[in-house]
Amino acid sequence: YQGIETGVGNTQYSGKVDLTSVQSGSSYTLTDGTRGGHKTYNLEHGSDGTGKLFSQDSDTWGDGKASNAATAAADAAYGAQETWDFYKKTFNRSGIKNDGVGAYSRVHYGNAYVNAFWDDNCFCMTYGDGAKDAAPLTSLDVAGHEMSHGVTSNTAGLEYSGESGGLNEATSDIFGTGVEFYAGNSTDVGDYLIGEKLDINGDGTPLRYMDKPSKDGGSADYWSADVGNKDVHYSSGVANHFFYLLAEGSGAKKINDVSYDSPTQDGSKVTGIGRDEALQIWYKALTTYFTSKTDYKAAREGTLKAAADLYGADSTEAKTVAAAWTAVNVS
Ligand code: ASN
Ligand code: ZN
Ligand code: CA
Repeated sequence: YQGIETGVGNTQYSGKVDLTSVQSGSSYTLTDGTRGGHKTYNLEHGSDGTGKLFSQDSDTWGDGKASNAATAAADAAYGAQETWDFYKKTFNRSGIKNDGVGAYSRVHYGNAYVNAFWDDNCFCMTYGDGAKDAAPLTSLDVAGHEMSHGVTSNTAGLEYSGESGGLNEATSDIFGTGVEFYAGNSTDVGDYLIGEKLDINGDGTPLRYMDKPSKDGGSADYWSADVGNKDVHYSSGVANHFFYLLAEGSGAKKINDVSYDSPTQDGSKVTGIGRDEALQIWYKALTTYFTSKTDYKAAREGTLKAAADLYGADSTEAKTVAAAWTAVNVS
């Protein structure tokens, strides 16, 4: 017998999930035959090559604990699956290059490596095992963030420095968050925090906050002339804040039990248009109007054009795009 099977993943961060594998005789490989053939490999603490394709004689992957090598694989495969489905269902995009071809993922990179990264050259995702090899960087928002770097490379190509670098990073936070809300997993509901499951700071705080980016101690809430000199993970704050205001509006709000309080530069009040439309506007701007050199001023213009294309130049959506940029000091 040979065919595509629906198996089970016991993940570390998203509970028990369905995963697709390929069965051949009595053996299964962690290959997603329904989503461009995405495969998940074990680097076994190495740092180059492809590693070993996860393969076993049952289609239950991992046991929810980092000590089982297949657990990180289950999270990574789930992240790739949900990211694929998010782009397909939300934007009708078939994979990172929109050509129906799946990427591949590698887990257990290096030793206690506290990062994850997308690589355009191998067209692959890589995850470290995190602190003490026990907190792999495979949470859903991080998976969606990293693979969205591939989408940005294959569309606008935003240069990874200066203001365009901040926009590149924000695009990954925006769509990584989109993936998390899309999956709507019972143990992994959506939020506007990045990396909240990983505890990289060691004190329970997330890596980034989209409602008020400065809560991380480094990110910019508002545009300033020198914002492009900051690290791209900090200059991204302006666009993350813009997106939060556009989708959810200013002031205090609770979503899925998490409290947010989003300020504006001039004390103005912004009423959000909702996540779905905000995502459509960002994606259209990224894929139609943004280029490698887009800065914050050009991002305002690009998203205004995108909103006009989608909803009309005089629409509430277009007016809210303008108001949300003004609220983060981009005018
Ligand atoms: N995790 C980092 C990021 O996506 C790694 C990198 O490629 N800069 O921002
Ligand atoms: Zn990134
Ligand atoms: Ca999150």
